[in-house]
Amino acid sequence: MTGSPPFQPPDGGDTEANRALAREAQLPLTGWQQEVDRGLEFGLEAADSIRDRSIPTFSRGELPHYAGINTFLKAPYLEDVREVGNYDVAIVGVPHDSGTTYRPGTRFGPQGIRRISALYTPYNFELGVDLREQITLCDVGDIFTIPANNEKSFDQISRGVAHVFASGAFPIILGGDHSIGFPTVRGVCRHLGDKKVGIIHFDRHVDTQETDLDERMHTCPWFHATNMKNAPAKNLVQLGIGGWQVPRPGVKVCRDRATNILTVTDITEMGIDAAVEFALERALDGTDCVYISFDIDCIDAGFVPGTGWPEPGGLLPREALALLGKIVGRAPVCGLEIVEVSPPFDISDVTSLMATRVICDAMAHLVLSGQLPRRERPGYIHTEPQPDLGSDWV
Ligand SMILES: [Mn+2]
Repeated sequence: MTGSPPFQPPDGGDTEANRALAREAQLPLTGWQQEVDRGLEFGLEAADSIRDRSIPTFSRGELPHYAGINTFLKAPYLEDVREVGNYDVAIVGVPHDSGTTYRPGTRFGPQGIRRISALYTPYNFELGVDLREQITLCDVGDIFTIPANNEKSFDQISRGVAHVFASGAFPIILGGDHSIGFPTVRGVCRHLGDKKVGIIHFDRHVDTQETDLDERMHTCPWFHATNMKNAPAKNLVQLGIGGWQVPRPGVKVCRDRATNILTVTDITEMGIDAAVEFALERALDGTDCVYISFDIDCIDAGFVPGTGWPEPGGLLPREALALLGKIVGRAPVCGLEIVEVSPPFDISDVTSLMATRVICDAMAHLVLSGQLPRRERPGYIHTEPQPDLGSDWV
């Protein structure tokens, strides 16, 4: 990079690119400098032949992207989870795939996402956000799930999510199959008091049947989540549903409970902005916050081969990212999960990379909308847990 002339914008036109170039100049480099200083202190100064003296001997930060120990975006690993409330955002892995009804492997989702996330810088050009400069992020590692036992795993997941949520750190959950959608929302609901949450669910599948193969599998989270008094079914929005893998018992539940569904054709014909209005109007009707559950299979299977139930005909990545960004930018979001990434079926990490993109874009829009960093604790977080969630089967 040294020796190149100062950059001259080609013209002053009002393009996204020109706006991005201008915004980058406004971002600080404080976090970067701190990372360099820490690297030199803990990782020792480099060999004499290295001209760039910001490089340490032992890799201790973002660079090189192929090196290092993988947490999400190489964020600090928080061994003592009692300190999670000191961070704006906490990454929580949920390596659980015992709720899978076809091909397994999403127990490796958190690892796959963390590994490819090393490819990313914390800066996004068009959005003009540098996460390293604007928020504090930690990775609390994984919930201790119990293989072959959904119910025990659900109890662990709810307990872990409740802990992070109540701390005030924004929870970002790396699944895991979609059965975790019920215990994650249950963890949130335990600390909502009398407040309510709307769920915005990106998926090809409805995931609303009561049981599947006689258990609460990954086809079932929203039946059980919307049984809780804090998560009404009328505030469940389901985006991208369709195809040949939507079980009819689940469809009946959607009809009976009047959930809010848009197909891929609905979204493309009404346009992204109208779909965003549809989602926000319904998810926020009488609620205090929104939980985002993003099943990677809402995106066309050609882009995300590494998933448990691939279904062609889904959203294009840029449609899904635009929907997500606009929703996150306008709703009071209380948490986000990304599910159904199955690295054993992935090709060149492309599915894990898409999940990384979803998470990073969501964080950027939380920053741009002023939701992060949190200047004060959101009013919907109720410190004391409530045992009664208003459902028999909770
Ligand atoms: Mn799905």
